[in-house]
Amino acid sequence: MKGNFFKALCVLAGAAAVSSCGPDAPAPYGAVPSPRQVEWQKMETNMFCHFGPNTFTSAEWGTGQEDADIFNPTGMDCRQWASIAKAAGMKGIIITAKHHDGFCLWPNPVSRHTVAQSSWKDGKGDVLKELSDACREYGLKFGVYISPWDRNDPAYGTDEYNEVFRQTLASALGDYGPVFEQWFDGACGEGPNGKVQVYDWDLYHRTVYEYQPDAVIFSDTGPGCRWIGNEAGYAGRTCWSTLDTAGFAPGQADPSRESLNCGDAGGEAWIPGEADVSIRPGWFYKDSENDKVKSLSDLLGIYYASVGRNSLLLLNVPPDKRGLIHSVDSLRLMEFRAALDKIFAADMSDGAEAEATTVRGGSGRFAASNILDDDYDSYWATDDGVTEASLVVELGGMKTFNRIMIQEYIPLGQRVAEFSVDVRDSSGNWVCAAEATTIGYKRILLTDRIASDAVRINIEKSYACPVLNGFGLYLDEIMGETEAWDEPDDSGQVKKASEPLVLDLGKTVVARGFYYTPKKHGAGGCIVSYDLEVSADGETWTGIYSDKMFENIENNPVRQEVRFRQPAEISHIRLTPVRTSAGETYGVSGFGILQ
Ligand code: FUL
Repeated sequence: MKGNFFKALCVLAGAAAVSSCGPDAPAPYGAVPSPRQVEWQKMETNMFCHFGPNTFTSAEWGTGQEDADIFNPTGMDCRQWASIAKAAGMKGIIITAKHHDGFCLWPNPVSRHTVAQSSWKDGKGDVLKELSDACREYGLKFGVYISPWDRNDPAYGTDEYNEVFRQTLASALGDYGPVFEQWFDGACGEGPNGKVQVYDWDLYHRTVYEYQPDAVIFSDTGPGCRWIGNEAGYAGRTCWSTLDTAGFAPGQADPSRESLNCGDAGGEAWIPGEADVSIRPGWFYKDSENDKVKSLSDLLGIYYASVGRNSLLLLNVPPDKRGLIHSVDSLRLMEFRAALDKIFAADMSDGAEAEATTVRGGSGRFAASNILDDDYDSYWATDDGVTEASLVVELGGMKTFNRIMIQEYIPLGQRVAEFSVDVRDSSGNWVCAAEATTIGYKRILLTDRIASDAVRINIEKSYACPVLNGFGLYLDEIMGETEAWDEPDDSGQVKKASEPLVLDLGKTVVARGFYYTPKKHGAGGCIVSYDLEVSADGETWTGIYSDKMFENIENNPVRQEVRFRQPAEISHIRLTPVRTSAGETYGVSGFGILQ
């Protein structure tokens, strides 16, 4: 309130008198977000829906040769998706309007592989229409994923495709009302002899803005927001919203995974991170994954490692073959929401008072107490050139908490590069509770359970005077104290790429398929394509697959299950890497048969 009061006074006094109201606001530092990027960041959590032919074939990457009739949801209800998203506290839904198989979930006039060619609703169905209507009804924003890589379009790999893709964008973006985010996937799994498409990104971007001037464009290099460098839902502990993009383009030459995960300090463009992750191991619905939906504690861990590390969380909840969100997923989402509501309902800093070692111009407009109010645009700042400062929050009594939330006022850029948080112990001494690097839009620090009556934030390194606008203290009694995301997992082994995996089952069994699990987060690399052979005696081998690919394993290195066309009686199985993501090695934490 105080901030507003001062602003109102200044406005009333008129421009000539502004200087008498105290010092000017700090000048923006470095790259800053556009207003639409600030609004986008405030959404915090959105829902992703992977839906299409893969839902019916259990594939992750369709070939593009699927019959359009495969797409046949028996009871699709986008209002159900929207009501679940809304109840889960999501602010928007992004749908895979066209995945790599090229199938369009709307009657795209420039494609022959769409809902209009299927017998679903006699070729009159339109998922984008139903979902955009449902989003409007439930007060959610609507976004589209449209894959540039297309395994169906005959023009893919020629110049002509750029025009086809332009018209595809125009059709998807022009006909369904406002689109808040356009998701461009950078994946391209064409093999060594595959088609090479030179994407005309300038044309694509111009087209998006022509139809949706307010859309935030996602890709490996933005320009609106960036992939966070993994599909496990975690941003770096250091996470800058700025990125250097010169020389990079999505699907061709991406910034390193580390740059994507952590951003670049002082990077030339404001391209904040978006952490995408599926609630299931795969992106598309599979019956076989109904018992593998992430646990509540997994989801909370993801929340802290994404929203709590200056990123947006885009959580995939894939509709099933009926075209409905399965109850296993919706129940988990409701538990997730209830847990977040419980954790963040009580802010232990309510009613607290704040004081800083230094305040910009000594002015109330930039007072420390501004970090405690609910006004997003009021903040504490120091004088220009003052880049080390402390701020004490007196809690007015003993409070118990294990989550410390701090926000930087990002409309003026991201500045803080090192800070720590102390708490006062019962003898009145300050004890360090946490140390970290970046803050950004929102940082949530996880600590042990702390009982204290005061908290001190120490800004130790900042590229310009610090500008903080939010603070909170919470108690999470659900997830506990650990933040396991970056911890290495020693299970499994790293093998030489030339070494096959061989399993002697010790007896003859009927195998219906096999599985391969890389090491956690793909450590040591993973097998990308392989030959698979089986044997009934360990001597004579029969090839089942040759140079076959684990779809999307490089981005999402989780357990892969492959089902044989027909069951085989075997006693041995051999998986020989043809290509591995790391070249010389690959990791393995599981290999076996499916019965
Ligand atoms: C990846 C794709 O290849 C996956 O299939 C999925 O859509 C994921 C969100 O992005 O790059």
